[in-house]
Amino acid sequence: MATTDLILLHPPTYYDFRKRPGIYGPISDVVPSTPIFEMYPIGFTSLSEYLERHGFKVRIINVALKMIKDDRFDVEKLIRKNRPLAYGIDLHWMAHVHGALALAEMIKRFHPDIPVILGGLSATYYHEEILCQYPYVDFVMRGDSTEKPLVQLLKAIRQKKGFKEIPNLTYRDGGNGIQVNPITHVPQDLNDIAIDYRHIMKKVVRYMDPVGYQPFVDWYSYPVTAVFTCRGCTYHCRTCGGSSKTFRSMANRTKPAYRSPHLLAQDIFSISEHLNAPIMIIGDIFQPGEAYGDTFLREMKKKKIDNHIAFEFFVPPSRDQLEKIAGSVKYFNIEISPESHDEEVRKAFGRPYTNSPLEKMIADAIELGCKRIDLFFMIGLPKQTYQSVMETVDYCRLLLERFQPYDKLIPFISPLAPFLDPGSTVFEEPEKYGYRLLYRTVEEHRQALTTPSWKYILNYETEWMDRNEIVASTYESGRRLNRLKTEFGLIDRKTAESVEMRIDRALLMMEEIDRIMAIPDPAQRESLLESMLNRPQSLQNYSMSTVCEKRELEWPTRFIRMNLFKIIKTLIARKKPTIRHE
Ligand code: B12
Ligand code: SF4
Repeated sequence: MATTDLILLHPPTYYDFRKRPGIYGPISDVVPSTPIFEMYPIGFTSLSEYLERHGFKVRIINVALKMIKDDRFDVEKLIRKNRPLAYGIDLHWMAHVHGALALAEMIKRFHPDIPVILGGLSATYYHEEILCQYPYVDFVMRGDSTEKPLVQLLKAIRQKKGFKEIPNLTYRDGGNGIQVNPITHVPQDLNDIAIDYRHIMKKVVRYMDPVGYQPFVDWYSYPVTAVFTCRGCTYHCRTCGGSSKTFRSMANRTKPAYRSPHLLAQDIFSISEHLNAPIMIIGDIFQPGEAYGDTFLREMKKKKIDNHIAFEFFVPPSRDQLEKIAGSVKYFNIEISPESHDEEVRKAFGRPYTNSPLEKMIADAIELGCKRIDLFFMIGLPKQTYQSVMETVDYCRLLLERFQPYDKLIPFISPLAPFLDPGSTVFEEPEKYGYRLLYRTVEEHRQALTTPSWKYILNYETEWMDRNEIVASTYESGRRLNRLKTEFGLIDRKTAESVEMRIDRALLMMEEIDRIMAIPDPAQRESLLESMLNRPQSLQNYSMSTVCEKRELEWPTRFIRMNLFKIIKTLIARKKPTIRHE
């Protein structure tokens, strides 16, 4: 087997979750991952493709997923036996801070001479603090686009050269302290990178490691994929660590980088040839302007495909826009996040629309044959009270009543958790927005992840809800929404009962934890927690699908989900990915 230059590791959130799982709660109920957040950043795919194109051998290993799937999977053994030129670890989502640092420490323990590189949005935000405090991290590669600088870094490591000229890099410079090179690599488009699933298929075969490349636990039975319109955003939602303002200050990005609409359509066609599952378009196709959306939809019209396509909208699209979608895509679905029914709360969060265009969009989309509309509401927002959260569920009832008999309007509600995004406007100025930040530093967040339940992990409270109320309103609204969905036939009774039962069990566990946490003697506290959290199936029972069933998120899929004939053909062929050549 070829020697590997770079091994990219995706960590679990809390490294020791197999030894002592906490009650992570419904923090991941509305994403495909478990609360261990085993999904690796999509950027691993573009990094791997780009580096391989530039002569480096790259392997992705989803450590989190391997740990979830196999209780006896030996992470230390994996690290000990692999000696690449460098290791890369993502600290994209702050939730991975404990796991990412644990892996970094382990690498250095076994291989003091192998460089450890961290990257991703959270690593970017905390670059100096990470290098100052954790000696086992050698480099932080900053910014939202690290493909090119990473090639430069690997070349410098291989040739034992200096790092002064490498853009976006923070590094430890011998006796000279921490060096911070400016973020000057900020590409203005996404046309010379590729999120190419064919590339991943080939690497799965090269390393004979389907689990190492698997994005989340159930992916092989539900192989949903995503294509990207952009990096960055034009909006400025106050709690978002990916807003226009945050990207400007953190990643030196003044406007989003878009993928050409032609290439975006090609990305979809390429997936469609291999997989019969839904494809999600990340980023609103009308964000870059009407012309972008129109060009993309014209491209899509050229080739009718049977995959369900999910469109994400930041503001409700007009009837005209929906008509264009309906005329170009056979099966279209919609995802939109109004966050709250309360227009004041939504405005304070930063979403610039009222309920009237939202409801008009729903009516139009149903009329135009939209297969499914997912509405996402959130808990922990500025100006949002416990009562307001309950009223969001009441609003969902009004919508479900109004749009009957359409039974594919699916509301979801979940907490802003586990962390308020570092670098978001609210994180930077919590008091101004009515927030109280409980943890600010890397170490505080790392320690928070060792606490026994998501209530103690949460890094914020608001003027309108403390952590107790955030937790209570989450479970209560989840329960009410679950009942509503049953009443309107959106879920079957069996699913509803199991969700209800999990909510009850989780609430009991949370109460028990609170009682234990109030015990003054640390040794007694620790031993009680230990025996309580180590119950069999703890992760499954108390932290998975707690306020809704994971399967509720699934868009329709054809029975045969993979085109194996085409996949084998791709594995043999030498086809180039869809990129603009430099
Ligand atoms: C798409 C998206 C998702 C997708 C994930 C797709 C994927 N697999 O990447 C879904 C919907 C599943 C998702 C889930 C979550 N998300 Co999200 N997501 C986004 C969104 C909208 C776009 C991300 C993006 O543009 N990525 C593109 C670029 C920036 O990243 P990338 O290509 O993957 O990676 C590049 C760089 O980051 C860097 N890099 C990354 N890792 C590494 C590692 C190394 C070694 C190096 C060198 C470089 C490097 O190089 C890559 C290539 O250039 C952002 C908001 C935004 N506008 O950015 C939020 C955002 C990233 N998500 C966020 C959060 C909080 C979450 C969740 C934790 C929410 C939750 N509680 O469920 C989960 C985590 C899921 C998991 N890991 O299992 C926060 C993160 C804040 C923070 N700093 O922690 C953001 C900023 C905003 C938000 N609140 O939604 N998310
Ligand atoms: S939450 Fe708002 S700011 Fe963040 S990516 Fe979505 S639309 Fe952009």
